[in-house]
Amino acid sequence: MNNFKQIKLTLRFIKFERFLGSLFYSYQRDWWERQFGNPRTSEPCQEPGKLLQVEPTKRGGRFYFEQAELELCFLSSDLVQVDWKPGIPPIPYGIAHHNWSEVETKLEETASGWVVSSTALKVVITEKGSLKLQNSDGKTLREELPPQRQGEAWTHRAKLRDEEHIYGLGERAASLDLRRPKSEAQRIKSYRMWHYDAGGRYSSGSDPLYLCIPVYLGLHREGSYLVFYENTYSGNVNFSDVAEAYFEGGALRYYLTAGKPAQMLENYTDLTGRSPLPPRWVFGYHQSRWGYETEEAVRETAQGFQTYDLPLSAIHLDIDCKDDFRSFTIDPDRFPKLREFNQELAAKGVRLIAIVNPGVKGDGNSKLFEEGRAQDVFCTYPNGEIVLAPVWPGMCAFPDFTNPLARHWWSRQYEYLLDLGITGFWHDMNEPGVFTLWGDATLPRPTQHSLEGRGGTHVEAHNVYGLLQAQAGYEALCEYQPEKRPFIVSRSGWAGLQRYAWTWTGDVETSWKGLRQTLPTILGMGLSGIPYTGPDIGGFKGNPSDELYLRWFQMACFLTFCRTHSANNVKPRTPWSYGETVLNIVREFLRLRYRLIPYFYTLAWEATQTGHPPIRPLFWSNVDDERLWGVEDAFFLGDALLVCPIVKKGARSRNAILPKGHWYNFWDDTLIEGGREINLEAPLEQIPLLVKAGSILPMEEGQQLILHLYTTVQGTSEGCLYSDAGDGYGKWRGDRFRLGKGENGLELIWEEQGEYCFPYQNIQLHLHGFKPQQAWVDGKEVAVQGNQVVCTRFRQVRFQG
Ligand code: NBV
Repeated sequence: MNNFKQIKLTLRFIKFERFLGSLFYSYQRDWWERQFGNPRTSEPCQEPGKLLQVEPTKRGGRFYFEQAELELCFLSSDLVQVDWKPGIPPIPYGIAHHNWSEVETKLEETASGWVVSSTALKVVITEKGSLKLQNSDGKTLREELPPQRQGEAWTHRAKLRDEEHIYGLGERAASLDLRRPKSEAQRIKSYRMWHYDAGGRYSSGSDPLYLCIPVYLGLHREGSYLVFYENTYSGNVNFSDVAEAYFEGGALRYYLTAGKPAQMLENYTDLTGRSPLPPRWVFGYHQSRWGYETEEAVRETAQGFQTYDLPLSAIHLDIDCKDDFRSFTIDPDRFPKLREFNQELAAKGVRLIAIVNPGVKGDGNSKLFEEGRAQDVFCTYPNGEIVLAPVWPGMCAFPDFTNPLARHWWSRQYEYLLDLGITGFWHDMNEPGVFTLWGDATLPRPTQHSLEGRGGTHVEAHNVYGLLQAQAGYEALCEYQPEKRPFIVSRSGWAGLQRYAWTWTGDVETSWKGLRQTLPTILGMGLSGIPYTGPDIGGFKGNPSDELYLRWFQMACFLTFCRTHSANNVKPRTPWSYGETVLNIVREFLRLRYRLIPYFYTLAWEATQTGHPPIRPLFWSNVDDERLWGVEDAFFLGDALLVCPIVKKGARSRNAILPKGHWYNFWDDTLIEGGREINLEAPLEQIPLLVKAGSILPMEEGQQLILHLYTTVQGTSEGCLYSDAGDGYGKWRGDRFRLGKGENGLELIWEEQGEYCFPYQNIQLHLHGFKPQQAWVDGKEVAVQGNQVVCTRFRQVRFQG
């Protein structure tokens, strides 16, 4: 690095330039916001008034009130769109499905009001505009009060039952049940709908975070429902004896669905889209750090994984790799031969993921800025001047991702890095976050956005900024590498982000509290339609103790996104930085994770079909057991695995409430009866891991598929396996295995679908809960070793005990 650069870099780190920029910007933002004014709170608050007229429509009905208009539209038999007007209609950024097939609805007047119904749901509308959502058994799932409008703002309330639990709202540093904080620290009075850069360190109780989504799920004794507000404006949601949602502007459009959580997630992701299948390698381990300043530092890290015999799939390059922190650049001095370096890493099975920040350095030396300015793609003040705000490179302009031309222009920029062999992208600072000395650390509220040409301000566009950047990135990867599946991880987003990107939980504090917070945050995201997320293992800023790092690692091995990341001013955080004991345990967990990749991949494929998040709360398929409604320190990975991480310092055992059924202890195969609370051993080498009796867990070792058959008392179990080439859009196959009672023992049947060749050389069948004495593969007797049989492809295997 030359001296000049070094001095510049140092200056940056003493933050002088940024300090001045932030000072100037903070004043400027305040000035503009004063001109623009705040929401008009002095105006009278209006309810819809009396119902004047009702009109049937093809999918529901239209209701004219004195002060408002309501349209109810059944998109499917268990998904209703509710539209209160007036208000600027939303641009459907969150919506993926537009052509719904026909659905039969009925509109009738009854003693309790007008009723619009389908075969599955009923909505009752009263004279004053209150609404009731009922299921086909006539059970009331949700009772809404007439909405209120003040100026441009809407407030919407629904009654909550005493026992009702609430989940969702995107990424939250709260308890899983948003209504009942588990600890004082998690108490949040009102959940803000305004993406926020938590700025280096957050923990329980910080609100908002980077990725708010106005969707929540209510669960009570009569059933459960989900509501999604298609409103991107700044707002708040709070829960007391009512659920209250407030949006500063826009129409009050929302969607209601009901049923079991799995069904509701299917409906919600039918509406907002499902995650495409990611490339298979992403389920491996990712190593990251803010502070890999040179190619050599990255090489050393990759080498460390080889030396210590640890699997590794990707290394993430933070802002250190950039030239002067500028977007879509690589520092030529510190990463002089990136293309060759990528090839070198690829030979070891390691890919590089590069960070991309939205801010474009706003000076005349920046080609990107000049090009963007010429094409008019940046956000502006109401007077037409480009908004410049300080971020890493200095004063930056911000592409207006609500402008299709800007998205297209941005998409083109990825080509350069792709061409250098970068495999995926990491979108940071896209709330968007900027540096300020006080006040809101984002663009000024009056910032002008295209909003697909119809125009509007940042108050409406802020919450979709990261979502649309992810769309631009995703489209770029599809266009430039059509033979590969895109991998983008984005810090911010909104409803529908799952269509384009993964996410991570940002700068969580390095502490046991930070670790404890991770799980409710991730579970809440899954219930908000975001299936792929994970934490910075060990927390972002700070140095975790050996034990904290290890416990964090053990948990993350069962999460979809398994990545260590840390700030630039902390000690190196690799598995070998903690001594022999930790290293050996981490190695075992990483190996277990890699053996589980067929299971992760199969869950990913299921998510493309159903929208079910691989990481699920304990009540997911056990809604009748109220004891599980608030559990936030354990989770399901798919249906088969129940993971009980250790999130307390010094703990060597823990209690867990097991859902009903039978459970195998993964580590020693003991069978445990569920439906009760038990204590489980957790020496440092293990975290409690249980397998549901009745599941078939696919694992792999090299060329061998290992099917773990965990039998129920009746001797049955079932499971699937999805396989393909691991990337691209070629052939695929689905294998379904069913174990059941046959004559004199058990019988395993294999059904296959699809055209991809079976990718394993042989199969090990490992029975749990059943001791076979003899086994026949397609009628031919084979050797039984312990509880195992090794074979190749088969149609039927018989086991005799
Ligand atoms: O690019 C630096 C960091 C990054 O390491 C982290 O993961 C992001 O969440 N980034 C935030 C910006 C600076 C944070 C203080």
